[in-house]
Amino acid sequence: MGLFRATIAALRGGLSKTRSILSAPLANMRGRVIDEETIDELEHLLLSSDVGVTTTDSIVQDLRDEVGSGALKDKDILELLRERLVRRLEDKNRTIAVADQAPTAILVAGVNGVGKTTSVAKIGRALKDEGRTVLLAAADTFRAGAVSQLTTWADRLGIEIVKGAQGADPAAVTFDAATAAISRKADVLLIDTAGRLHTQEPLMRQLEKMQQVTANKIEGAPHEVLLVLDATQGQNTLSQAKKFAESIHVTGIFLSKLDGTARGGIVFAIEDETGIPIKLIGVGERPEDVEPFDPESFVSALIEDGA
Ligand SMILES: Nc1nc2c(ncn2[C@@H]2O[C@H](COP(=O)(O)OP(=O)(O)O)[C@@H](O)[C@H]2O)c(=O)[nH]1
Ligand SMILES: [Mg+2]
Repeated sequence: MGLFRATIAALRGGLSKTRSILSAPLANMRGRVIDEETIDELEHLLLSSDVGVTTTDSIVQDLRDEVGSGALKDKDILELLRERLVRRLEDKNRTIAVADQAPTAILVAGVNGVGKTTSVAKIGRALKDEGRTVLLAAADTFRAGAVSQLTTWADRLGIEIVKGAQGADPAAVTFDAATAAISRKADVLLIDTAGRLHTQEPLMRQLEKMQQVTANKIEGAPHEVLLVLDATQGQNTLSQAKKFAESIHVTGIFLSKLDGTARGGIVFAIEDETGIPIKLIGVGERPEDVEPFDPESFVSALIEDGA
């Protein structure tokens, strides 16, 4: 699915907080000879922006080797860093899977308040913009107001919705929605779920059941299981991702609220630690504040010349 295009302007805006902690130290390093001291500074900077030990070590180790061999003479530190960061993020399938035969079912999961419902609205809007018919399933029957929150989005965006009463079995709502997606010939079914802690066994089993119901009803479904992680939660996102992945087959990460944190470097730690590809990123509260995660654009927006 060629799910929407990366718009560098929005990405720049969304990453301004992270860029602001990187830009002054990087500008300061620029033009200097890349030596041990510069590399030490870079190491500190990467670690302090949550890039994580794995990516940081890999990058600075390589640089230290290259300094020794003289290979970094006349190199620009910003260009070098951009190139190495992009390299760390390559080799992953970041496309949103689309079924050969409609409907494509996308299940959205995560802990409370991370932005699941907002992200469902964002994806729904983007797909509708591409001319696809979308059906939303309001399967968060747990939290009061959750169904009406998604209904408000559905009305605003002109997208159909299947809902359950508060307290209804989310698997039953999922079943109804999958049935409706087939009979109404929707292209994509987007399933919003209740927030759950990865430590809550019964709720994790409920999620497995929703996955199973979708699979029973629609061939090959769910085609995507997107885990929403809140970038402002920093290192906590790592344990969430690992635990969810133990229960359900997470196919991609929707990293929300990148605009709200200076620690955008967490994307590297997430991919290093979980191996799950980040597919989409949220850079604001409006439905249009979503971007496909594209390593080149991301790193370019993070590290700018003249910053
Ligand atoms: N700044 C910012 N806020 C977001 C983003 N995504 C969601 N939110 C906000 O996070 C809060 C919780 O979102 P919600 O979708 O209800 O989370 P849920 O409980 O996981 O469904 C709301 O106030 C959203 O507007 C984002 O990408 N950036
Ligand atoms: Mg919600």
